[in-house]
Amino acid sequence: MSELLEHYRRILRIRRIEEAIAARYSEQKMRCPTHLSIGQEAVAVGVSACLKNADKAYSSHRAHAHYLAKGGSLDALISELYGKATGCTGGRGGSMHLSDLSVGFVASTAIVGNSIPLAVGNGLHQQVQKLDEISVTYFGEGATEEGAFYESANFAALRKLPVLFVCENNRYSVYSPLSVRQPDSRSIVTLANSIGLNAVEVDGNDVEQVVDATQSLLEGVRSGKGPALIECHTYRHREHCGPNFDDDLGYRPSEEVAHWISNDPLDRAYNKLLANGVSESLLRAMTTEIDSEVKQAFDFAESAPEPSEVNNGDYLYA
Ligand SMILES: Cc1ncc(C[n+]2csc(CCOP(=O)(O)OP(=O)(O)O)c2C)c(N)n1
Ligand SMILES: [Mg+2]
Repeated sequence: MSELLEHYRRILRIRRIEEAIAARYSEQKMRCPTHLSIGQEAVAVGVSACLKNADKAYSSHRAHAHYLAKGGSLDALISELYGKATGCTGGRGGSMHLSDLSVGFVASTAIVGNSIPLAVGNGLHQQVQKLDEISVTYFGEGATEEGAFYESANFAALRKLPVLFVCENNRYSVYSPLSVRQPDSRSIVTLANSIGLNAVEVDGNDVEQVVDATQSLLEGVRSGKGPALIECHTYRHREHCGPNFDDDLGYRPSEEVAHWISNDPLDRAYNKLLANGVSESLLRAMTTEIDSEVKQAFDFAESAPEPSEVNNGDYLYA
């Protein structure tokens, strides 16, 4: 149970951080578009449990969970949302442009599909340099409709690159369900297998399933057998972009929403821990401790310095 307890703590931490972001968003101090992973946290936590610090992660517009799970700094994340100099990209990037090489989190990018060729390029570097590390790319199922996915997957398979593709299938690209974007009969896993990736699908709201599948795929990836893909079925609880719930708009069937809310990854881990004898008071204490850490991170970001005009030109190339 101790492993599940640690996964639970990490899921809970990301949940409480993003709930705090949502609660404070209307204060207008975080002036960047923000895509929350509430409901999808078990993917980042499960995959990251199988990664080393030296492994390199790449992510998308929905990046907070991936960054935090890879070991990213909470102070640096919240500062980045506030546009402060102490942000992980110096306050220049905001929510969608996180980067922190100290924890192997290379980049997140707002362009859908963009993280995939970056990770594959780094996989080639790792292979050529014979580095004992791999690259991971997180993307939504929407990115599998883009040319960049096919080209990158093909090249990674051809060269047997050490890359793990992590597809978070939350069924929607903004307001468009999968049914209006991909043929019914086609599965992402079958597609990926046919390109040459070792692909499996899992219940992405069951953190233990994500860990087990990732572990077994990574044995092949790390031993030179080539790239793999894990498709994680999951669901976002809130609007595509922003802190609110938007199910009043009616683009998601209410039975579907209810089904996924009742399969929430945090609740599932919580219930399993209780069923296995972990005490409620221990889990409550965990929440209290996390909430105090989260409050401190917001205080830190609020009082942190603004980026200086002096180095405005840094990192710009002409
Ligand atoms: C190339 C490109 N096309 C369109 C957009 C606008 N856009 C931003 S997020 C998004 C939805 C992506 O859906 P998915 O990949 O499934 O990720 P999710 O938001 O569900 O996590 C779109 C269309 C973009 N940022 N980049
Ligand atoms: Mg999606």
